[in-house]
Amino acid sequence: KGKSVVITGASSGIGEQIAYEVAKRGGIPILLARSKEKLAQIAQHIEQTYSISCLYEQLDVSNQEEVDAVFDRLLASVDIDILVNNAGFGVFRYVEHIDLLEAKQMFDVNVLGLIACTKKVYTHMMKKRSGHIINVASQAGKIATPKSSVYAATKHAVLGFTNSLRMEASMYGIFVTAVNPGPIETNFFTVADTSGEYVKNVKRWMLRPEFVAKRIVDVMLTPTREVNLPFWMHIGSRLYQL
Ligand code: NJP
Repeated sequence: KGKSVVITGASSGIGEQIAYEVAKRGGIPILLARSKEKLAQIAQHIEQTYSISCLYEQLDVSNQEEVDAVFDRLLASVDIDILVNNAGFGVFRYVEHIDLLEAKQMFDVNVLGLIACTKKVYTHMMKKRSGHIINVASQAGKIATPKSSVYAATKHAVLGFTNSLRMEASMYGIFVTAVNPGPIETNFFTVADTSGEYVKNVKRWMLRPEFVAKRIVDVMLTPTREVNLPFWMHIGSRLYQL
């Protein structure tokens, strides 16, 4: 039987592509996100293409009660092998334009949402002494770039959490991987960069979500501490001098 892989933020972008790639390689993707209709379409496509049943549930990861309820329900019927914490968003602003409510939402989703989902699945994995947690952070969590201070802070937090979790998890035979991509062609930038200023500068170097998804599914088969996909950074300094 294929591994059960829960993917947050599975309604678009990398999460959607991870779901297809998992199914393609014989795993069983379980889809979570807020957009239920999109999840239903993706699940239907997977069921028809790969002849497997594909569960999906509506979940806002920043709502802790919802996280508890959804994972309790899932864990009652599914033995989760792998969790991909992929749900997240960013809004790029210069520091003088930061909106604190928006900043809080970024932390609620990218950091606290990820921690809440991890806690539910990790306690299950601790009992069976196996599993793999894959956290999608970012190159923004490794390096400084202008206009992304709050987003970068959330991804630095994700990496801090992930690195500490990895030390604890190793005692239970649980793998923990951080994934740090550069810019990817997804819906992310329709929210992150409404002016189009950033995208204009990085467009040529953007990663395809299918490529990132393949790398993430590779890691499920051969666990690694960290996956870095940073080749866009070679032009980093030039970018921001514009
Ligand atoms: O973006 P997008 P990506 N609760 O917008 C979901 C990181 N990353 O695939 O809820 C639950 O296509 C949303 O679903 P919905 C990035 O930080 C990206 O690029 O239905 N889910 C959708 O499925 C993020 O962590 C780039 O709206 C929530 C998904 O998240 C991850 O990659 C570079 C949610 C976002 O899909 C996937 O982003 C990088 C919530 N509250 C890291 N809020 C990049 N694109 O350049 C959102 O280094 N979602």
